[in-house]
Amino acid sequence: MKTRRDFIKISTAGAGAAALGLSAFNWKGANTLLASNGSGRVSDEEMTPYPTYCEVCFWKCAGWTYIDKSGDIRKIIGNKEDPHCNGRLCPRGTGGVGMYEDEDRLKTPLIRETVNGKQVFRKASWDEALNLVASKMKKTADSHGPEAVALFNHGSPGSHFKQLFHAFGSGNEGEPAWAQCRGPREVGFAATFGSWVGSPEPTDIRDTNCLVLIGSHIGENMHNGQIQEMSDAIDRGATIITVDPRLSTAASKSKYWLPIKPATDMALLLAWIHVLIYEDLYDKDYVGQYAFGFDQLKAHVKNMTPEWAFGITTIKPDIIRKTAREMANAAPATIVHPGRHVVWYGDDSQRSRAIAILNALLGSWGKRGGFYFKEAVSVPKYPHPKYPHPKWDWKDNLNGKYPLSAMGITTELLKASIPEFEYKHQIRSWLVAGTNLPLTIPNKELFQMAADSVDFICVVDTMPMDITGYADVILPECTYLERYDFIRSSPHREPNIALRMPATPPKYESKPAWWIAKQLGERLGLGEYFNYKDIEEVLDWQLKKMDTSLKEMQKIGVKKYPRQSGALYLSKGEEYEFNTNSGKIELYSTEFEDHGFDPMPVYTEHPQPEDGYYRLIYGRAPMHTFSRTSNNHNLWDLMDENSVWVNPKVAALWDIKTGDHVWLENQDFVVTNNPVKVRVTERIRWDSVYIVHGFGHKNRKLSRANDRGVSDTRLITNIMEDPMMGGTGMRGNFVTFLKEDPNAEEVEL
Ligand SMILES: Nc1nc2c(c(=O)[nH]1)N[C@H]1C(S)=C(S)[C@@H](COP(=O)(O)OP(=O)(O)OC[C@H]3O[C@@H](n4cnc5c(=O)[nH]c(N)nc54)[C@H](O)[C@@H]3O)O[C@H]1N2
Ligand SMILES: Nc1nc2c(c(=O)[nH]1)N[C@H]1C(S)=C(S)[C@@H](COP(=O)(O)OP(=O)(O)OC[C@H]3O[C@@H](n4cnc5c(=O)[nH]c(N)nc54)[C@H](O)[C@@H]3O)O[C@H]1N2
Ligand code: SF4
Ligand SMILES: [Mo]
Repeated sequence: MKTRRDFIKISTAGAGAAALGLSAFNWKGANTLLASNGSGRVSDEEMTPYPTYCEVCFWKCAGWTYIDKSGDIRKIIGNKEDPHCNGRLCPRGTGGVGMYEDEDRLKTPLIRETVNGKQVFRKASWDEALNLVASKMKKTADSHGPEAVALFNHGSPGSHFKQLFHAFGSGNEGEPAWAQCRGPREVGFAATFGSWVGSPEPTDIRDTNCLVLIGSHIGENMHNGQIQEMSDAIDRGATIITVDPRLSTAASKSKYWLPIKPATDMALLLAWIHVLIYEDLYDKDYVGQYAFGFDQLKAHVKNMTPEWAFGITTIKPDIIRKTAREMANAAPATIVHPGRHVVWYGDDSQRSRAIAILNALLGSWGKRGGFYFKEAVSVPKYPHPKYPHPKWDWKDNLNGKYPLSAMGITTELLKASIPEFEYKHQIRSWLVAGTNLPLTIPNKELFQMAADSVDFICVVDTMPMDITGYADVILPECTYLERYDFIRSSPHREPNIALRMPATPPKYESKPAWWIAKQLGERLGLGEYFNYKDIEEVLDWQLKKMDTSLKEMQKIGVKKYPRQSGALYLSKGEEYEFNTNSGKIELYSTEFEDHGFDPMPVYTEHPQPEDGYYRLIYGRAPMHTFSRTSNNHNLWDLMDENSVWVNPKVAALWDIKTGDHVWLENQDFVVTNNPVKVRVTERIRWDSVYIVHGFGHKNRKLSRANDRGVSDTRLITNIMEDPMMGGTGMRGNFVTFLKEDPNAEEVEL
């Protein structure tokens, strides 16, 4: 193994915080005025609003950043024209200004160097840092081809570096949004309806009469538009059915909470399919006209009765029947929500298929109150020479594995970085932009080995994070409030675009990703692919081809376009061809069959915890996004650490109380770095414990978040891989409690 990169820690002083209130469903997007610097109210007339779209999470709500006369950001509010937010930001979006203000931000480029045998980061000029990154990329390309440089990315910065990588000649790109998030549901829905679900999800919650949530924890998962529509649906009296081993916020608002035994959802879904078919509750016209494989499905689920599922899921047969009837009564205005983070147990594409099949039987795809047909505007491509064709990419390393993977698999890129894995093609260098890999990708050991193996790592981030500790060069990006990015064009009921522009110049020496990518491109001799002065020139060129201009968008922020693709919903009896092999909704998947997978979902038994162990499940807190917000003073003030939820029966058995601290140890003897606070609650089943993801940072430069709470990722060492698309199923890990500090040295008396 090559030089081991020491994780570099630098210490700083602490800082204060400001307050902000919230409650998931009662929150009405108050657009709380968050004074950043100084105090006292300033009227809107005394400020200038600049359009933006939020980068605190991937819902990308469009809003306005208000700047006062002295150039300070006074508030961020939602753009009323924006269908993602309808003028109301979530607490994280409102508190986003904390990202800009964070005094721990990366301030200058940094280069790793060894001083007196100790590795440290030293400040560098942009010129020196960019020259170094370009020369390292070139060196790798000269010896091994440009393909040997991989890009890990997430969020807005990714699009600028993808442009660079395409020009450079590498197609090795991966983001956690696929194999750690929503890949399986896109595979499951594409096999069924011939369409990805995509983001934002085209769930017509606005008009639904029955919303079924399988683990999806809307309310803690704060996807703005969905929460607003769900909150209205609750007020309208729509039926909410939530399947979750934990009484989530959504479950607490539900008519039915089904506290399922974890890892058994497939049995419940199959039993629901059974009831819909054998009680004749399915939409016969819809299925008759649009579906393929009904008879096979009917035969397949014949014995999958609610009584069968009860033995597996612990959900009583009459509840399974009642809830199936509720769904059928409301159909087609019923949504069995596809969820979003669905990499759970390895058979996730198949579970997503079962969800898609249920929606098909209910006739909800393409129906009001079910799923609408989304539409996005296409943004014209700024002219550039043809991109070179890479000689190989991540797919060539798979050897026939994961045939349905449509995006780069992060863990495969990591494995390809480790010579011992003997992949056909090896990755030698990384550029990482906007993803905190050590807290994001399960199996820390794999990440560590990969980071140890590569020749060079460049990280582009806004904050000193766990990932920056592994960098050879760190490039500080400015925050979303200080920069332009590409136009947001996302699918919705009405096609629309949004502009992000700087409301204030970048603080410190930070720079936008578009500029960093262009600078690297020019240094790599790829200037012809970046043939413009700045991004404003690109945006204006594109916008002028879209019936508007940069000038107009700076004033309006969001622009809507008329639909071109037809109606939102299918009309009665309308002929429609689905983008599947058969042109129909495939209840029986010919695509899965062609690849040697089960054409219809089957129940697979997953391991359950042994005595004294509990399944580790995790999720979101409304006031944080993953690990990116834990140091944001506005949000840290609302929640500064996570706790472990423990059922009272279990707490009694272990003699632990709310407020006690314990260490968690998993089945592979991996222990949390820190002790975690216990929260004893009836809201979790006795066979599981729950923690919020995103805490347990290890970077002393984070004056608030460092060492606060614990990382779920550290405990996720058993990965249940999805053989179809490479998803890393993360919920097959079991933990036990340690009441004494396992790291304490024994003292001899
Ligand atoms: N254990 C566990 N792992 C998970 C999950 C889980 O629930 N549990 N969830 C999974 C899911 S659903 C997802 S989508 C992924 C998310 O994975 P990530 O996107 O990696 O999540 P974050 O922790 O938010 O890391 C974002 C990184 O980008 C940086 N950043 C923020 N804004 C900017 C910016 O404007 N520019 C640049 N250059 N950098 C920026 C942040 O400082 C941080 O280092 O994680 C997955 N992994
Ligand atoms: N506030 C906030 N909101 C966010 C994010 C964020 O970081 N912060 N991240 C966004 C992103 S990228 C994503 S992908 C989404 C993820 O949001 P979801 O798709 O809603 O997330 P999941 O992680 O699938 O769901 C977590 C829930 O699953 C339950 N669960 C655990 N095991 C099982 C099981 O075996 N069966 C069932 N039925 N339920 C189970 C947990 O108790 C928990 O309530 O959230 C998005 N919204
Ligand atoms: S849901 Fe909240 S954090 Fe996410 S983009 Fe919208 S305002 Fe920002
Ligand atoms: Mo995600």
